[in-house]
Amino acid sequence: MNPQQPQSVLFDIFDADSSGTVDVIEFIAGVNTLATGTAEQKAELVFHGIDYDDSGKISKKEFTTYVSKAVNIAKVCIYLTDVLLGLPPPPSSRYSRLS
Ligand SMILES: [Ca+2]
Repeated sequence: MNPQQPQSVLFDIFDADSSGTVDVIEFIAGVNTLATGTAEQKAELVFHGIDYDDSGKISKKEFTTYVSKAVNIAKVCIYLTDVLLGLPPPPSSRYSRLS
């Protein structure tokens, strides 16, 4: 996996002992932080997810890459919600309105 990819960075965060694998305890701890952590813990996790090169700072490129991915995820969520609710896609698609 490319170490620059955000999923790789998140994997490294979940892999607390840097073993190269995420065991069930590490997975539960990571998910628990996302679900019930303090605002500071969640912000720290998101920050590390955006700071792809792990420099401790978020560059404009890292930020815009993250926002672009977040917008795409939002589009997919809206689309899936419409599909699950049985709604037809609107003529002027609101999926494209997000871009
Ligand atoms: Ca950085």
